[in-house]
Amino acid sequence: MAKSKVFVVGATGYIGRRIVKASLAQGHITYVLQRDEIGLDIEKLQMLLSFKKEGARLIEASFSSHQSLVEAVKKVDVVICTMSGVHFRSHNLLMQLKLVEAIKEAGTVKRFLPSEFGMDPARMGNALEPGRETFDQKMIVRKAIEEAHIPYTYVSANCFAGYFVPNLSQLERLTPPKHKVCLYGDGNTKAVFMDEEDVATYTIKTIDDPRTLNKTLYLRPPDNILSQRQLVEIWEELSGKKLDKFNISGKDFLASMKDVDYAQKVGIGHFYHIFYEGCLTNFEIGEEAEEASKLYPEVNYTRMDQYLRMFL
Ligand code: GFR
Repeated sequence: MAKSKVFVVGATGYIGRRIVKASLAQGHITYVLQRDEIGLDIEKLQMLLSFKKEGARLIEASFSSHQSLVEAVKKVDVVICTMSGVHFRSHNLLMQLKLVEAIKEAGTVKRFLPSEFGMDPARMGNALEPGRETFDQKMIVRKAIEEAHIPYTYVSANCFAGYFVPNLSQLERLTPPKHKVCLYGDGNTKAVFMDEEDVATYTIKTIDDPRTLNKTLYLRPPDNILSQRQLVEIWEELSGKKLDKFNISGKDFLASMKDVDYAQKVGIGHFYHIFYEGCLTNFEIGEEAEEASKLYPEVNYTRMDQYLRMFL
């Protein structure tokens, strides 16, 4: 079977740039959206040029021109959208509805992967305000995809390591705390942490795989199912330094939402679902879904001790 041609929308973003690399590395003809709205964003432009140098093909189009999107998606077999859903960056998830419209009209796309790559929004029907906006919008996009009968795969990538691992899952920082660490509840709730390159590798692996057609692919490799306490212990072992640990109850953690800005409120809600409710691991992956490390055992996924070595 010929390798599908891929179109990445959101290619300059945190996960999109890795998906472009993985797509090229796995031998796909890879197209990348260059939005007309790029304006004076020279870093984005230069990143796009660097993709071109590596073999990607740039397509100029605009979300304000339906026809330009239709023409773009007609060139390819698979569309991957990695538009941001993180509030302190940009939050454009509903713009994907325009992409869905274009894919519907083109009628030639064999698989669409919308911007998901986190918790499974279908399981977040009771999520807290205001963070539930992320899941509600992802569900609106899913509904549009399914109503248009567009073939899809939803990738549930759980926690991107960069936001959750080096900081030992402390909010409002990305680097390891030096002295003390706050444990959520007893610190024993299991979460799932993923190296971002591995998210991209598994995502590209799945685009031509009939086993994940119209399904959710969970990235839940066994060695990366860890509690916050285990993460802290891995770091203490690596750094050779013990941290002071204190615990915060779910109630106190939620109360901290009161005096922070919108993006932080969203973060607190999301962290609550992950570290108190255990939303990433409190369910079995059933018949109607697949798990990536089972489907693709040849991928030697990054373990979190390895990831943390970058910070020594
Ligand atoms: C690390 O510090 C923070 C991280 C912070 O101070 C505030 C918010 C974050 C979170 C974001 C919350 O919107 O980093 C990434 C993002 C969390 C997130 C995780 C969002 C959607 C998801 O589906 C998800 O799944 C694990």
